[in-house]
Amino acid sequence: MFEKVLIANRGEIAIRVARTCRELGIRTVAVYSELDANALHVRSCDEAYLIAGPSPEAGYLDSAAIVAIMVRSGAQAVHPGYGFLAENAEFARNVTEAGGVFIGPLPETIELMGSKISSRVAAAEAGVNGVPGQNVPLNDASEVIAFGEQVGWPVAIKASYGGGGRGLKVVYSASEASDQFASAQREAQAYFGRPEVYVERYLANPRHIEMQIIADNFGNALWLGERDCSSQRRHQKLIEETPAAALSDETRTKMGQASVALAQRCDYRGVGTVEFLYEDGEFYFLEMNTRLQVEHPVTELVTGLDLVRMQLEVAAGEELALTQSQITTRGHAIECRINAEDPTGGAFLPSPGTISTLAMAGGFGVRVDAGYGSGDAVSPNYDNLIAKLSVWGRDREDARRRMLRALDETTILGVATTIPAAKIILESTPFIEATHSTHFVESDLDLSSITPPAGVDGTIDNEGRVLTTIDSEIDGRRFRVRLWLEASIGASGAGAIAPKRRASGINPVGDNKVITAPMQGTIMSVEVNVGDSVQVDDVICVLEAMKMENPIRAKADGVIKELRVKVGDGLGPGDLVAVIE
Ligand code: MV4
Repeated sequence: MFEKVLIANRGEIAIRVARTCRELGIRTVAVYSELDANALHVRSCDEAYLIAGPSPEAGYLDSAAIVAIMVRSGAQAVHPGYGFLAENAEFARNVTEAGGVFIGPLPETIELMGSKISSRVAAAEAGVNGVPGQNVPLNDASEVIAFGEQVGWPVAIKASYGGGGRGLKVVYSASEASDQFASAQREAQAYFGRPEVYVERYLANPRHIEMQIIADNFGNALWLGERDCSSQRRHQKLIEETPAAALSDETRTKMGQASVALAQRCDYRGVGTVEFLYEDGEFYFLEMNTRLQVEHPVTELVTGLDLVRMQLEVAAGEELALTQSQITTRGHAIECRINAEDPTGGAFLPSPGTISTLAMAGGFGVRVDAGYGSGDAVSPNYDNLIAKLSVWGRDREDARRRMLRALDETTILGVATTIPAAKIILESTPFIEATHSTHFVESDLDLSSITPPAGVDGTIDNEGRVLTTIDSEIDGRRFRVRLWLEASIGASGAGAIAPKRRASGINPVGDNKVITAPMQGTIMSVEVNVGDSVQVDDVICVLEAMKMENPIRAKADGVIKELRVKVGDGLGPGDLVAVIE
């Protein structure tokens, strides 16, 4: 086994990996950006090395700098976590060429699975059905029309090098083919630097079910059960569970065997996930993720297996100690991702800031993987996952109720979180009855009832009152009361902490001729010029935010008087986009 491992990541996953290393007696090496000098992952590792960079995320993407730290620290292996360089074949190669072990598959496998088209070909060769579609790039929109006429509408155009829904366009009829083809190509080029797109039949109401696999260097591969990740919005998973409700053992076994066949076909090494769409009792290969997934804890909770430990063992050249018949599962597990996002009104706007209080749930059957502690800041430069809350239960209903209890028990103050949305999902009829599909959060649930978080003690309202929590005792019974107190009373009488003004008032409100960015993002395209006439709902520009293209539209008729954006500009919420006269 390795004596020292470099963890090329940050946040909860770096801490997750460090924990298993600690249990195995492996020394851990953290890397950090200047912004992360005091981050929890740095505090969780035995050694830590700065990677200076032009931006806070550049360091974690700097393959050469990380390999140099591997050599300098004497680490024998690199664990990439997920995101950043985890699925970068060049990085895997650089680690190996410098004499280290990349804890993940071979670079050739990463490359094969990095293209949707080549992974579909590999799946077909392994006898695994993909979604019906083509395995070559489209040349022009007429090929989309021909495919749609042949298999029936709607069809999906996808970026071959895409992911997370970026570059995915649904075409409902021949008349939309040309616009959607152009848009898919533009997104593919903008996000992935590669314009290739291809076409598949579009499944209207699928569930997203993925299969966990692990393989060693000797051709042995195992499947470790599936996860249902259908509770998502805008391609961001919110809740994952295992086993998938109402999936027959027969289908599960077929899906597992198909996944192992694919792993063996591509000489897979380490842990991986094979994604499927599941509809009307059939499953179709979607893509393969060549990394440890965010949602791996639910698999660990029902199998009792430490996936990071198994990852380290097979990377160190050990043969898998288990055979397929020795893999058993017990009960049901659910994970909720707790993101620093404000779900008020169903919007899920990023909510970076300092976490003043982080008090996670505990108790029987509860697991917490947090990337932050009280007092830590969630930076807008990084993924806003604060923590993962996972529970085990004897069955699905037991796990669901335990999760609701654990969410109630969790207190996160200072930033808004996705917890209110998770509660609504878990209490919704489609989730309870397991009739939900990938679209149910966006199409079937009413999240408009979610109100802004009550705020942190010390928040001042418009009239200058201070939010204060008071514990009081009346007739021998304890009461906790939250009050808005006049500042003079709040500051002294109730022992409130020093008032802190919340960021607000950045949006010029009430003027629909002043167009501002609704959220942080990057300008992808600008559709108007100064002097152009526009009408209500005309697109002014397209803002890429949270991995989606968001059109920013005129809210009034008029003429563009000022235009403050150009392609590539980074905008914050409330930044001026244009003024209409
Ligand atoms: C699809 C699909 C329906 N039909 N492909 C979205 C992300 C990308 N990885 C694949 N995605 C989809 N591909 C065909 N042929 C529906 C989706 C999809 C989806 C998939 C998984 C989880 C959530 C989703 C939400 C919307 C659409």
